Amino acid sequence: MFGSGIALDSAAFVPECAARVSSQSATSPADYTLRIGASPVEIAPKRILSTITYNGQFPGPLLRFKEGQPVTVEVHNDTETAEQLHWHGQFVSPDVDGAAEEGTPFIPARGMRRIVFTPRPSGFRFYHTHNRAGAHLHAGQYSGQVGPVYIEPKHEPGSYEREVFLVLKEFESSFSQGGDMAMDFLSPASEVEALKDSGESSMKASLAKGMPHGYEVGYRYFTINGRMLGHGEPIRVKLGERVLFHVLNGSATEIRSLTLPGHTFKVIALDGNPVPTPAEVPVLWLGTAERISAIVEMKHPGVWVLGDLADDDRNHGMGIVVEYAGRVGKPQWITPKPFRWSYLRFGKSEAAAEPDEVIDMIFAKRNATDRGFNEWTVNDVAFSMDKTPPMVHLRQGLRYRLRMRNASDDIHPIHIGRAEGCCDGRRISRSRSRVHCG
Ligand SMILES: [Cu+2]
Repeated sequence: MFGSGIALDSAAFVPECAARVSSQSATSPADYTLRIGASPVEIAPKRILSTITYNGQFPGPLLRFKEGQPVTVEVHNDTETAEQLHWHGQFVSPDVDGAAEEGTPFIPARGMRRIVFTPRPSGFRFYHTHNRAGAHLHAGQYSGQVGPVYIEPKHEPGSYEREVFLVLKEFESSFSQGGDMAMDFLSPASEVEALKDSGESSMKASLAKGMPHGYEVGYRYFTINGRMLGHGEPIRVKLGERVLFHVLNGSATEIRSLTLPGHTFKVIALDGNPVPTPAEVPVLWLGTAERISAIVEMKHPGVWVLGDLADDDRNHGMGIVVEYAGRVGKPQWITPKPFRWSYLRFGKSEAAAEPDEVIDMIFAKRNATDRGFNEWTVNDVAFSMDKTPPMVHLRQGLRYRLRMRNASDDIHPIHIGRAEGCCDGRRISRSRSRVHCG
């Protein structure tokens, strides 16, 4: 018996599952085994990185679960650091969810944890380390600890011929002071002047006091499914085929875009959850940890680069070749026309029901205040796990609207951990943003 290492999802105790769970002894083979350990990753011929991976590969193996069917997963930690493996986007109990702040036991260094849980909800999820990297650029999410999860629904919609999973990830990070990320793609384009003024005046005041710009993280190599553009197997397609792409932005810090010249993406799910209004777009944008499931109808034969809009990132690897049957030649790239990304496109057309309460949140940045690192605040408080008291008190069954305003000069994804809602990794711009949970 693996003693206290066993944790059962509460859902595993419902009567129809009980027999199955109790017959699972710790000596019977697990349904899945994951090994966390240092391994080489060949991102291009003779360009080999060393990082921490799952099962010696990047990305980690695709885990296909069935919604509502309990699974046993053994996680071995072959490193010298205690680890947390987090099941991003699933509703599982805190014992197995993989977040130390919720009380999940660590997978000890050179140790193992065997967990049982019932995968749900269906859709495209992922697993990754939940160790905080802080200033360690080889630790936590800067490593190769990212793998896709697909939870098969009880009834698969099935308007496509084939699925392709893509994991976007940068490697070899370093600090710089300054550097900007693309931000002009978000809709609405209008900024709220008062927010812009407050952000800019605090930045100016900081620089006037002689502070440098806070550290930003940059990367040397960019990969899709662990290969730099041109160095992996192409995605081979046929004319008329409908391919369902499941795209995961596995970055620690970056926002990514993706386009395929001559084609459009019909977005059917965001973060694994079906959207109320599937819609076709020429470009995808994904915040950190965000996922998009989109169908591409292959109707423009050729050899194409499916890649990031940022020339620099694409030229350093962020892309993958799409090759039609019978076509040869150099992969072609065409920069698309400017396009504004808006989540509203995929929403319901009628107005959301009025909330019982509105919670206002202002996001801001304190430049370089933490030993050269920026501090981020919500309503003027920089979060600390040990010190910050709960700031929002919720009552069960009430309906809340979070009204988020961003006064900083970066766009922010936000993730509501373990909420029964849809607010998993939406970006907010420096403008009035509404996030609709429901
Ligand atoms: Cu996560």
